[in-house]
Amino acid sequence: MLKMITMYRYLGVLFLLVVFTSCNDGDIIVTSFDFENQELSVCGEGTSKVLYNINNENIFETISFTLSSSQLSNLENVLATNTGQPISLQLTGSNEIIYRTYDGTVPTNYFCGVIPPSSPKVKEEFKSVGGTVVISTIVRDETDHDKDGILSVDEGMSAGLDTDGDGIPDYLDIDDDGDNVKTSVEIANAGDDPTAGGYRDTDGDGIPNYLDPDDDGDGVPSKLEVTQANQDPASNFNEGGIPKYLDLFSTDSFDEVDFVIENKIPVRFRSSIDIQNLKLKNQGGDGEEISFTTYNLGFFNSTAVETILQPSNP
Ligand SMILES: [Ca+2]
Ligand SMILES: [Ca+2]
Ligand SMILES: [Ca+2]
Ligand SMILES: [Ca+2]
Repeated sequence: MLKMITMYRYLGVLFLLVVFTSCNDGDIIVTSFDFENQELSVCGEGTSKVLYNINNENIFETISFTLSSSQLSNLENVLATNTGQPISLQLTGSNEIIYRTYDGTVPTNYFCGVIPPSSPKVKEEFKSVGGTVVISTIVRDETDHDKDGILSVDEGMSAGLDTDGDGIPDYLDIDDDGDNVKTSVEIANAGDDPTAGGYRDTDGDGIPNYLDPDDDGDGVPSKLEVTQANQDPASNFNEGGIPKYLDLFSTDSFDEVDFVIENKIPVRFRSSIDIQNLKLKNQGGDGEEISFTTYNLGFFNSTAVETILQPSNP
């Protein structure tokens, strides 16, 4: 019996020690709660995602944001693609921000596993009890938006140049002259063709092929140097294996072409996550609350999304 009492006393001391340590960490939280302007990671499937940030420097801490909204992207590693109005979400129900400290290093896959790992142990946890999250998404800066091999600045981006007048500006148009041959194909100079401005100009008229609707200068638009059965000019070859649209002496044409190259380009999005009137409540201790009028949780860079741009003037 005496032994038991001693044991209880011992446990009591241990318990006090733990509480004391926790209080210390509580103090640290308030002064070092500083994830501002950090790049976030994302996990999750469909339109239910977890945004998170892990800090293993000096203190083991994480901040995570569980969110579910039909306004979010369905794609993996993509948060949002809507560059119009920001997405506004209330921190209620399944939308929740959690700040935690731990007793050891937090692995990078901590938030991505099906079952949360048993270690490290959570020391303190603050959960949101109010606030509004605003997700603002923009298209990230690119040097060659349409990845056709010509820099956007050289495709008249600032002036909105649209050579074929289909409503898609050249810097976003994978077929600038609308002849159904991709710009990336037209600028590849396979042979001794003349050049204009450094790019292939087969008929030597001073207009490079990628901007010239009649590349071989035979009077038949490249787009029509096809057959009904095969309407892709890039795969209609003459007997010598040269595409007919590049052969001055091949003038066969089909003029009811309905083949159109799908204008699919990779678009990368960047979302900034701002929180207004955030209130975090300690789930243990004395249940204290931390409030922020505005708080920038950080930003997320989505992986590239294959995006089809529809011509407004086909
Ligand atoms: Ca380009
Ligand atoms: Ca265009
Ligand atoms: Ca073209
Ligand atoms: Ca031609």
